[in-house]
Amino acid sequence: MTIDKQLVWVRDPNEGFLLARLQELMGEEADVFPVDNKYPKRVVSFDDIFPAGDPAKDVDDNCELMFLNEATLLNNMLIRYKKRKIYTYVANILLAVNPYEDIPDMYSPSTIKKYHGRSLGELPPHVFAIADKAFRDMKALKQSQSIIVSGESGAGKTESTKYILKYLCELWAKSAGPVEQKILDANPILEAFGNAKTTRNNNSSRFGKFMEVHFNNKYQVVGGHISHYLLEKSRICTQSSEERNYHVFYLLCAGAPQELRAALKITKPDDYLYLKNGCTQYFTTPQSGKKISASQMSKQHQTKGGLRDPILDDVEDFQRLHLALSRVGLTEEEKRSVYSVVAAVLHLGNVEFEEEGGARGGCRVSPHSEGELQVAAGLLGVEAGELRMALVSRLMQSSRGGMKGTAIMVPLKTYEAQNARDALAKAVYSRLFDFIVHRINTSIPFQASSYYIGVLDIAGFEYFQMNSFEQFCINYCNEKLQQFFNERILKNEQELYRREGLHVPEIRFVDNQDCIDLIESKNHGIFHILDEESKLPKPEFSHFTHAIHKELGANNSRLQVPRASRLKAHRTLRDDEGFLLRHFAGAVCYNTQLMDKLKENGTNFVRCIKPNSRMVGGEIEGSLVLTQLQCSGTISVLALMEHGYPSRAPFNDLHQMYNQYLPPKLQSLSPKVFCQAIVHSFGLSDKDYKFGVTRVFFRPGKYSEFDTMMRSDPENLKSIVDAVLAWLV
Ligand code: AD9
Ligand code: MG
Repeated sequence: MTIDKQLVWVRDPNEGFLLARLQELMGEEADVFPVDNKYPKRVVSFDDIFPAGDPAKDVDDNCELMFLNEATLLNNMLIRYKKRKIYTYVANILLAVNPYEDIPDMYSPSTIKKYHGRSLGELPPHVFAIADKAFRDMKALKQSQSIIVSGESGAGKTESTKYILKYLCELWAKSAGPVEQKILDANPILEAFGNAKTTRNNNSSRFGKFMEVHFNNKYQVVGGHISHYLLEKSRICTQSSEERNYHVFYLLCAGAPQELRAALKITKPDDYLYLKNGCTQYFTTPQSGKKISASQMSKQHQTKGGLRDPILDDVEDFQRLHLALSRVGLTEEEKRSVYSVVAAVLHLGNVEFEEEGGARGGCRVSPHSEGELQVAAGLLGVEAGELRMALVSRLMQSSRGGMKGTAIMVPLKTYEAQNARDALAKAVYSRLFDFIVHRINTSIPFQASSYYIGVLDIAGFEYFQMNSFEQFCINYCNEKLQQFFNERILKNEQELYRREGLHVPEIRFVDNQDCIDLIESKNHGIFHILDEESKLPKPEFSHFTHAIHKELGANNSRLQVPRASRLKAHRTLRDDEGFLLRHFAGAVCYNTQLMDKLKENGTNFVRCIKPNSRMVGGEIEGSLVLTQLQCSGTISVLALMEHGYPSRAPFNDLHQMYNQYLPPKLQSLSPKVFCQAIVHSFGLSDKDYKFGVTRVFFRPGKYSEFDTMMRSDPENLKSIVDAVLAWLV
């Protein structure tokens, strides 16, 4: 059948979607001509064709689009990004595309002021508007709030988190200056110790954090608290090529004053095993964002990789760190201890072992690294002899008839001693990180608080060539967050529509409960099996993997044995050494103290999007953005929004909020009649709202229109009152 040449979007593997004209419909498919004639005519399944609307028009809230589907959402985001409009709403959810460049005035004090107290949707979408909504919801609902910032590595989570905290602190901290300064001071410290250069982000956070700003019952900032999760420990000992260890190691090597480096016996990064197996581009620390000339960097600090990136200043970053540590209350002596521990980790990493020979079959510290052992022990404040013993042997306690027997030292083989050394380095560094977060927390003044706003910045799904326990934990955490998102936005929403009798068609989404059960189930979950394995006298990878397949493998659609081709890519993995878990975002080989908090709070979502993999401004790749929108569950939300009523207000609340503006005659109406009267009189079309059993529901954007009108213009209000009186008659 030949049809009118309607404009449509058709799915394309490279671009995401292409604009095309429908030519002919054939059964389940259609012939289409892409508008850009560099693409040939093609046949596309109906499932991959979407109505286009006006492809040149962009809107602040995707729900305002004439056709709400993944293609129009993507197009809206792409054209906005090209106009440097990086923020877009899907109803109350903020989508934030990383601009990779500073946008003038975007986060200035005047912009902060502008967003103060304004309903979502009154001004262009902004991360400040979400912060303000959280604050207003906290006041109106008398409930703590969470802002969940998610997205893949480099999408802009940490930067967004910083802007949210800046907004909350600058606007409401007038009476509590020191608190907000401490909360903001925490960032350079956390980033120095917990961030590193990776292939995906030069300043990648390798830990998750939940930062709380606390308010008293007058809604003034009275305190703050930071919780941290899942510091990536493997990075302390090894990094992939083109990646670095934690920033602080390089700050110390390149940025610390000569006297301190001499005391710590620190030289250049190339001299340390824990630094030299990764990236040679040692001096890339984009934290300060300031440019300095290469000549400003002392020649002696330059190593084989040289100074390749002009956006760095390890000297200045060290000074910033030093100052921030003082500001959170560390004395000169304590700071010296912190640097000593960091340096000790580097020296420890240089301790090498060699076979001792003889009947015992053990190993000893190689003579050439004896000096490093001495320095490490000195910096850690332990006896060199004890440290040596701890590295080359382990203590075994025999037991007889339930009684503890004699303790004997069992010599370790070379590779076992290397593992012991790395385990010690990781334990020391991660304890140091705990200590630093603890000190930041104790430095933040804290008075009795009534509510808080917590901002969650946690690594998104990770999928590397080799995925270890750390990726497993991060991905598990993301499954939980995705489930929470599904529950808050999709499940609960639909249940509410049902309860309130709204007759909104059911939206299907991928429920990931089965994947979570697979991981955490008490008797058969992966965590349980791992726990059991670790209790065995000699735990083994292959035994653990067999147990996973045996207990969970049969007929489980989420779990697979990796295919041979995949195993080949992993060279070291044998088919008894791996399993493949289907996460909701795709198949990936490989602290719950938080979920409870989130469940108690009101929630606000910021979904960060990475525009391109080259980490540059002004470039946006359709298919990359689309994948992120799909993985974050945003596409499922669209379907819900297409039929749903995302803003709602209980009759009682509306009655209380607005009756002060109205004459006594109207104030005495029952809440439901009151609401019916003003909503009708406001002139909304009956497609824009629905009355439920206890509350009124609005289509996207309509509630804020209504709220703005009710509050702002006395003339409007007068005409609404007249209309209400007429409606009542
Ligand atoms: V990771 O999971 O910690 O690896 P994030 O946190 O999602 O990642 P991050 O916030 O660190 O990404 O952003 C990466 C880089 O993008 C930053 O270092 C900035 O150079 C850049 N960025 C991010 N957001 C903005 C912004 N709003 N304005 C300008 C930005 N640049
Ligand atoms: Mg980050």
